[in-house]
Amino acid sequence: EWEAVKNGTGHTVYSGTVPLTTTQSGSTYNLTDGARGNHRTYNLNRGTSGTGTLFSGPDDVWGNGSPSNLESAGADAHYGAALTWDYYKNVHGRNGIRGDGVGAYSRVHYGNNYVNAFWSDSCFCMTYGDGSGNANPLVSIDVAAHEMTHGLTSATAGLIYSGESGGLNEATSDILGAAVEFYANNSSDVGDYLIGEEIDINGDGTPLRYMDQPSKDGASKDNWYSGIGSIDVHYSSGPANHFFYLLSEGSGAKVINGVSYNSPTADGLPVTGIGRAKAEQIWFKALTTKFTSTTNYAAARTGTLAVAGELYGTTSAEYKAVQDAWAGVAVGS
Ligand code: ASN
Ligand code: ZN
Ligand code: CA
Repeated sequence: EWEAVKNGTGHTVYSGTVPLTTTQSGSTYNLTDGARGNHRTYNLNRGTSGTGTLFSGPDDVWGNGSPSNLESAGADAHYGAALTWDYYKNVHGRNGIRGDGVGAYSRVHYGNNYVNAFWSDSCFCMTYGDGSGNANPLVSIDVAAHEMTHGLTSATAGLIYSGESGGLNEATSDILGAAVEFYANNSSDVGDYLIGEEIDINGDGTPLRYMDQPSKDGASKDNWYSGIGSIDVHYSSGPANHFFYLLSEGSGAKVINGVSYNSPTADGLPVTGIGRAKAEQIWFKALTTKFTSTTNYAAARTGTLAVAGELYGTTSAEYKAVQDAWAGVAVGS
């Protein structure tokens, strides 16, 4: 049986019509990305174990945009994994999650009405539920990149998933998930500093998390305080998400791609942003060269400052912005 890398087309639930890299095997096509470490996308068909079946079919067109067509969410997941791969390769020079060029795999349609998505180190794979009523599969770009980034964090810093390191682990997935969403430049799922704005997890159209002011979700913390390590990691991520927003865009009110943000600081002092591209470099490099399994907020400050010093010098505006942004979320020297 011969195989060839092909350029297919996905009609996704959230990202419109997108290119997909697929494989032709004889007379059928399947969702194996031959350009990205053979990352594969499987259909669990509402089951909860094993891999289900590799998406395959007689043509290279996947889904119809509706979640009731089970290929549609497969197209989103395959697209999100490809974007995340490309982002790490093209922006940070990393070849795959582990840096070894080997793809992971995705499983969509996990269970019934399952409102979550998750990464697993043991399968080196990510899994997506279909949401409430199986109507909102959790396969938007930021969610896919968030889950895949848990794999990157595991393979690098190894931030323990509890206490302050757990909050930093979660924030890393939100920060780089947002970065991938901006990188995608998709006209349907536009880049923003919101997490999960496409998947309607609250049922009222609001996003899951807000990076400019994390407390807008009703549970996340805007600023560090002693004891933040004992709350859920999806809420103790708040100060780091807020730090990243401040470092990128600065404090105060701002509209980006039609979304309004407002990011007050803990100390009331203004922060001048250095732009998302530089902030991404600082976070990625700190994650992969400074952070360890036990890094807490104070150590994240030290690590990001060390990276800013290496990249831009300790007298640079970038270094000062890192100092100011951490002060803005109450992480001090
Ligand atoms: N969606 C969640 C996350 O990525 C799943 C979990 O909490 N394990 O953090
Ligand atoms: Zn997560
Ligand atoms: Ca988003």
